[in-house]
Amino acid sequence: TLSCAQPSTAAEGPPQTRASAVNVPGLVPEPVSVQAAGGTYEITAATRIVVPTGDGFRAASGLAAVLRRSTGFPLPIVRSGTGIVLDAGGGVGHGDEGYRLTVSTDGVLIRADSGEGLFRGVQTLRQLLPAAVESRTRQPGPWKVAGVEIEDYPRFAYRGAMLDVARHFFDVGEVKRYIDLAVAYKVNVLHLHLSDDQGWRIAIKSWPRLTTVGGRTAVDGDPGGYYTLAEYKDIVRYARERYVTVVPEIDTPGHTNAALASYAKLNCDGKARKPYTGTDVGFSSLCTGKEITYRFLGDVVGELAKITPGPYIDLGGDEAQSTQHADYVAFVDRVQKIVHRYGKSLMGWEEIAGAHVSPDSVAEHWNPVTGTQEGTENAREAAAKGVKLVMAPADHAYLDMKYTASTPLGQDWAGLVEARDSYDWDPARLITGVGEDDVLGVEAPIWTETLRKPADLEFMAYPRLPGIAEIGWSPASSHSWADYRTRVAAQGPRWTAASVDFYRSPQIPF
Ligand code: TNX
Repeated sequence: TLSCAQPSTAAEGPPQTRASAVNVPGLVPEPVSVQAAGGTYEITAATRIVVPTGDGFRAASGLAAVLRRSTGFPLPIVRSGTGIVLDAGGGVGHGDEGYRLTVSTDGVLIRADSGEGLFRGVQTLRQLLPAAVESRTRQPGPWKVAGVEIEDYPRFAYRGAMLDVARHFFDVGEVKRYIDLAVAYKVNVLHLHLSDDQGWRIAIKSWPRLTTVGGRTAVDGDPGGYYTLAEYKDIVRYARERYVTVVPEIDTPGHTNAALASYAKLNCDGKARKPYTGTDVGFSSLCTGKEITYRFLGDVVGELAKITPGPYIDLGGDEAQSTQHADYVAFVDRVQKIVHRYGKSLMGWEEIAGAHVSPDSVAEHWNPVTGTQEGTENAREAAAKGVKLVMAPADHAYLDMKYTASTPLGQDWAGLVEARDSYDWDPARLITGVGEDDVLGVEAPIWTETLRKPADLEFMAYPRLPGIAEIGWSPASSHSWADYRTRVAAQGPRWTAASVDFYRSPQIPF
């Protein structure tokens, strides 16, 4: 479903406004249409979650998990009756991720054509409830939902969060929490940056030193780490239960010092590199002329493809300043074939557009809009080759950029990115020659050179990640900073309830 974006209802006409929805709390992302209706529904100790078809089970258990811990109610999941009904019976016509949500005095009804649509609808329902519903402990209530009628489906198929676990390592529990917080905003891709100069984070059976040597280091000599096969599978399963696709990235041919330190034979001179714990980029390269390089990547991609149900294997391709351009092109051409051999499509940073990329490949635009022309050219070239783009321009979408000059964490090479900067852009209007149909979606990368612990990630991601998620989900016609800032303000008490240490941007009336 990730590769075929268009909702079936795109031709229904312009989205309606929510002018009459005065008593409906601020929602992020803004749905296609919100109409206030009469009445109020109250969740009580007697409420049941009703799933008439098997396809609704993941959405139901996700909802039950949130509601049970904060309300303390049993909320059994049953096959028939009234209450909160999650019906994947179809006939809605809003595509795989679309849904219709109706709240009346009698109950809540979410209808969709698939379990995935129900899961997205459940995220909206969470935001219709009081903020305390996000608490990890039992709260007093009451748990009332205002009457409403919502029609909704995404603008783009791909709405990603990229997490760099190479510069600093984040364990399985920490990754799960990052997923949990992001799915509330209808994020549906977790892109894991699993290797870089400073560390290799995924066990590869046929190349064990990648983790025993390459996995040991991190930026500034901080502790390393890596995922065992079982742990990676656990992340994939956890994501899948939440309709999130994992895109694993092994960065190549640059950003490879950890691999080059693990195996001497991967280096052109046959000498192992020293482990690296600094933060420079562009100095390492796999030996593109050596056959062993492609045997190595064949093994890595083969093992990864086996445990990755999603359609993409990401082989990086960024900042290959230590690789000659002709060698780079030949390298990307060859690794694209390797990825195809294992039944997957190649994803990479936008520089891969310079190679002979096939239309199933996906390029991620990351260069800032302001500054060098190079990124813009890469993105345009990708579009011209029929390669779809994931838009993650650093000056809007990078969650590791400082908000202001005094933000204690983060970097500023792409400029300062306040809440408004992260929200105020349109992926289909950023670059001439890259239009709506060229865009697969958006992504918010978080690079972790300066970020060591989950609280660091959360401070940088909130409130910016929900803004990127809204750009990927909501109709372009509803885009409005003035409206968004009040809706995102309503998320503040939710983050407080979930113990998220977010940045209280003065631009947002928290
Ligand atoms: C650029 S963006 C990089 C990363 C850094 C990041 C820091 C990209 C494709 N490469 O290696 O971590 O900047 O903001």
